[in-house]
Amino acid sequence: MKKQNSSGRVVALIGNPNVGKSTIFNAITGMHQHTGNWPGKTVSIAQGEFDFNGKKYDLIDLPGSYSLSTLSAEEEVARDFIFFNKPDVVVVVCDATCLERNLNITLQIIASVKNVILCINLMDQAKKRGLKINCDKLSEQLGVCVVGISARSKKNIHSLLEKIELVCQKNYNKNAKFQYYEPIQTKVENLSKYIKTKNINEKFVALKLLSDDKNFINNLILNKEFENSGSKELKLELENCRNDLIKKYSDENIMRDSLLSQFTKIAEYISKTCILKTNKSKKIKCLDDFLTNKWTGLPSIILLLCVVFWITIAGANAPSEALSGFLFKIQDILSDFLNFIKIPSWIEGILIQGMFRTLAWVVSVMLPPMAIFFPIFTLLEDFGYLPRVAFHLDCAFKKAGACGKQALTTC
Ligand SMILES: Nc1nc2c(ncn2[C@@H]2O[C@H](COP(=O)(O)OP(=O)(O)OP(=O)(O)O)[C@@H](O)[C@H]2O)c(=O)[nH]1
Ligand SMILES: [Mg+2]
Repeated sequence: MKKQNSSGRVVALIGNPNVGKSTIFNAITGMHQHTGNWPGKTVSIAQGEFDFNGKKYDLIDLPGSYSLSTLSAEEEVARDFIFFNKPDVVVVVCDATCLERNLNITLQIIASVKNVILCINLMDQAKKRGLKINCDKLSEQLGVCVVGISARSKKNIHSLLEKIELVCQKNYNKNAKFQYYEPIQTKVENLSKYIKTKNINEKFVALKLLSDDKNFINNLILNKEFENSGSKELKLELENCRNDLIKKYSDENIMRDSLLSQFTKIAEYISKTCILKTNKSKKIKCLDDFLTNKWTGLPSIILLLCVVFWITIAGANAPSEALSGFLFKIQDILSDFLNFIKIPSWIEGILIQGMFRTLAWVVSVMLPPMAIFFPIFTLLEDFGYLPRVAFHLDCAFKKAGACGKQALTTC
């Protein structure tokens, strides 16, 4: 999609998979993008429109991405859109319950393009887990607008729209506030002076050059974003900076690790200062550790499954009997009625002994266990137990060519 075809300002939603991008898209545009509780649902660009305070905007829902470098086809679509289609506002969506993990791609986007808003979704879930996120402090540290929302209940969507309007008006974010760790920051600053780009931050490109991220750099060159990639001065300065860093770190591999872990370290620091973990969240963490532990996790899954099956089977007996008694009484009444109006016996056989009787058996045998089993599983999913089961069983399921998420179907 080219920006010229659009009717208003272009706002792109990007972030890790399954953080609620499409839910936000639907809440704002009133459209019905596919949403669900597993990653990778949106696989191509979806576009919608909305009006806010009399102005028109185009909203773009991008596929979920974990990275800006080594990419799947969908991730490439998302990255290329924010880098080369130059949306007016980039809204990075994060999951409030695992903000630190989500901050990695967030920091990379903030470091590479302008006009970013950080939208922290699933604030309702974070509250339930006893996590308190200080959005003002986050905004101060990152240098971008931050807004906490709950897209499913549309809470704070209005604030998000206000921030979008603000960023559109004032080019709110000039540069990211955070810096890389020394000695990398100094080298990045030196090298960036030799870099000419159209849209992407020179310091970010400098970091990628130092990390020797060929995939990333080649993509910039291919899209004519990196204007002086062949410059001799640049190559010389890059060589010097790399040699200096190797000397400082005393080993090339250590230097590379340090370059690659910049965003992880910054994310760690920011989460420590901006996320308050209450006692409740600490208790949930203990339970989490117990359920995902190598030794306690699997036995607890087996035990819980046995309990669920026992409740299902034992609990279904009485309603099954009552239901079959009721349906077979109806069968007798229907049969008597058909005999009374002198329907040929072969028609009565097909309708009552064949169709109705089979249906009655199926309903009385299947309905009660399903009515018990699925609500219990829904509850377990709501408590977040099923994702932990999926995590545990993933390895074993992969050996059979499936994945851990198929545990529910298998049950
Ligand atoms: N509790 C809660 N759930 C939410 C909220 N926002 C989204 N969800 C749920 O999170 C799940 C993922 O939402 P999606 O909108 O499909 O996520 P996505 O980021 O588009 O995912 P991909 O397209 O796979 O990258 C869905 O089950 C949503 O109902 C929220 O504010 N609170
Ligand atoms: Mg989606």
